[in-house]
Amino acid sequence: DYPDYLNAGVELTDRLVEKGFGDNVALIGNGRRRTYKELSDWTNRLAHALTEDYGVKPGNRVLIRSANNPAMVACWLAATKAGAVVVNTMPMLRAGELAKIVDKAEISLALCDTRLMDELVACAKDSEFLQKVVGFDGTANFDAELDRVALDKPVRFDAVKTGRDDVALLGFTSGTTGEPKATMHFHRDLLIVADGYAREVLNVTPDDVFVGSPPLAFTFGLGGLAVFPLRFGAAATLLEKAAPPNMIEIIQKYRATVCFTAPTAYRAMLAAMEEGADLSSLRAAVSAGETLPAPVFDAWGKKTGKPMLDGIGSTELLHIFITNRFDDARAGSTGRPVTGYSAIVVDENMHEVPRGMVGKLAVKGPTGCRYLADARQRDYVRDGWNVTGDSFTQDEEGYFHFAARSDDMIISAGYNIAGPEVEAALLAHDDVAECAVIGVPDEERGTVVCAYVVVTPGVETGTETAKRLQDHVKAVIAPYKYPRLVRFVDELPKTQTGKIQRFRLRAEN
Ligand code: 3SK
Repeated sequence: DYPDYLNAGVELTDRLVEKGFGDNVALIGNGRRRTYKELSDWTNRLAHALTEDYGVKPGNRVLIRSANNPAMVACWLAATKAGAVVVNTMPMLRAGELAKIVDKAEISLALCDTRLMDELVACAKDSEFLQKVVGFDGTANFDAELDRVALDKPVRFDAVKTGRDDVALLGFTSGTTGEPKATMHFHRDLLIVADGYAREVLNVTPDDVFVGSPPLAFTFGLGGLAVFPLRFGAAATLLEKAAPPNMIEIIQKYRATVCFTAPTAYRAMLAAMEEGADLSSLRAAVSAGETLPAPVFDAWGKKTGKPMLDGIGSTELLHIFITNRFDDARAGSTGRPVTGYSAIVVDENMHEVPRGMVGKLAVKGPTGCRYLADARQRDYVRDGWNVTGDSFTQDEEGYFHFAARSDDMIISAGYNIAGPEVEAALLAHDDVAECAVIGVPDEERGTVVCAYVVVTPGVETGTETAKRLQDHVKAVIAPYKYPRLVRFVDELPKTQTGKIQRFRLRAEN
């Protein structure tokens, strides 16, 4: 039950001040703590600047490019207060990847951490939509254009009276083809995921301190590291580099209580605890983004006495829709739907398969799935159900169990990587005649990107060529997508009609 008019930017800042949380710490990052009152003032000044100096009108699409830091959160909230539709993007994206997003979302204004301007400026040069790239100081020393313009603005701002079902956020997902899809989320959706999952499952209180690794540019990170803490007057620690040692340091320093990350990082935390790290402040360890191996679940429970909370969500549905719970967590199971969501396992004809049989997971809920101007809506939403790319079983007791990824997405250390996109990058190199990219199991990262490459005649097939191709991929698409393994082959397995049989390559691993 939400009012007809509601602005998520206000609900996550000014409302907390109104409720008496003004002096609570809201954001910790870049060596500083900011209270809710400071965050409210900061975002109001920025919203004045966006509307008065940069012409932001309700419904305009604004792109933000930054690593996880308080300034990024402030820009996102300010643009939301101004009624803009925000697209948060990862700092590693290259100009070509940004251009696809800019074109799809018809972005007119971009706010960019000044340390990350080059690729965005390159993208703007050839863009018919992107008119202006404004720099902000990601280190929050207020030493960039946007900060200077905002500095003298009033600390009160009449936020745009957005409807609860006005679009506030576009979440981009690259899908299997590497052709990005944008999913639309309303102001109300941002509150639903907090009032649903975060309240029901995590029971967040103002005493909580959040930490984690997923980028704010992914809705998993935006929810877990911004929306959830800010909805309840809790604190969010934001790390630009969220490698496990950094998270371990921050958990100990700030006595963090809720962690959002992937199994790879939990493995590192278990090892650190063995060596004496004190992570006893953590009361909730949320794992999503890749399958949680049962041994990690078991080891965590044994070491901490608390279950790890495995869950699955999607950019389409905004956040986690099936989850384990503190009093109901089972190794090898993703749990049961969050209140308000329904999930079924179906065959190709959308008929529910018998319990225990593998089928495609289909989900329905209040937060999605709505693609922006995309014919694929018809394929991915059938009879009101969002048919995900994951194969699951449901057991007799109603618990869901992950079986396999039904498509060509590779999930490596929490990153979703579309195999075809890496193939396209490799094929753009003169040394590559043909290639196929798959995910192969890996101890540390869960899965790693592996490229099978047929080189063009005369090219040597040693480590030098492999390194050259890896560097090439890192240069043309986001570096985390590069193939950590390059295997040279004389030919690729193919059907009689010439289609590459990736499943045969997968079977070798
Ligand atoms: O499970 C995921 O990968 C996910 C994606 C987007 C938002 C939330 C989650 C957990």
